[in-house]
Amino acid sequence: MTDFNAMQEALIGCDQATLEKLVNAAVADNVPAIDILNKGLIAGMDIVGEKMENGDMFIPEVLMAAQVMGACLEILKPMLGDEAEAQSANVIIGTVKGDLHDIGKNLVAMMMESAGMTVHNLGVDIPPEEFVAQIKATNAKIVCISALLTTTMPMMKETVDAIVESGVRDQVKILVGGAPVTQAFADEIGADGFAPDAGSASKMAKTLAA
Ligand code: B1M
Repeated sequence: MTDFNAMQEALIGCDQATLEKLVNAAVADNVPAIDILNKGLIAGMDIVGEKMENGDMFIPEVLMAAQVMGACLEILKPMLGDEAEAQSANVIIGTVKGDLHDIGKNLVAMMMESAGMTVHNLGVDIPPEEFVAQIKATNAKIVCISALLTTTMPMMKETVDAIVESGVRDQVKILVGGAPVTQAFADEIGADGFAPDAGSASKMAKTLAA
């Protein structure tokens, strides 16, 4: 039986070799990739977050855990795809200025790529003017904006405002997400959509692109 607790412990301990071994073993046992992701990796990262909040883990350790999770996501990447029909939506995605969190954003990008979309992953700490420049450069139809901090949520509004002011708002649909983001916030800042997780973000992007 798959030991999701062992995966969580390996992630919390930043033990990449053990976690990779456990993930590969689960894959070989035909455990669905989505279960490995949710019950092993994301559940482990939630504990990391709690430990960080309580002062039981510090930034360098959290960063290492994030790197270990990133490496294991690469193992799961080919299996996380939505086998439904491929769509060729042109998407840009980035984390807002002031925010360095990228695991969830990369997961969203991964799910969209697996669903056949062309994804331009801009990275983290992306200022509003860069989102605008990339919309113009890539002719993207969907812009995905991620924020993980309550303090960077206002930057999402600034990004949406910059897109409106630059005159390209009509060319794109705007999708927002990240742990502190809600549907109400998305409505308030004038986004077209909100998704609570990577799977629904990919589905929402397809709907918005249609
Ligand atoms: Co940060 N951090 N962090 N951190 N960190 C959180 C977010 C926090 C909740 C931890 C805590 O205190 N419990 C807290 C935020 C509190 C708040 O604002 N409410 C916090 C804090 C405070 C900070 C610092 C300020 C700490 C400090 O310096 N004192 C600092 C800020 C740095 C900055 O960004 N300027 C900081 C730094 C860091 C690290 C750099 C060390 C590291 C990030 C490394 C990296 O990303 N490469 C880090 C990490 C790893 C976390 C936690 C532990 C894990 C985040 C994560 O990757 N989760 C996090 C606590 C937690 O979430 N439990 C925490 C796993 C990931 C798969 O989930 O990102 O939520 P998530 O993505 C989900 C959904 O949100 C959604 O789909 C994803 C998958 O289903 N989603 C979208 C995400 N983007 C989407 C976009 C969409 C749609 C859905 O459409 C566009």
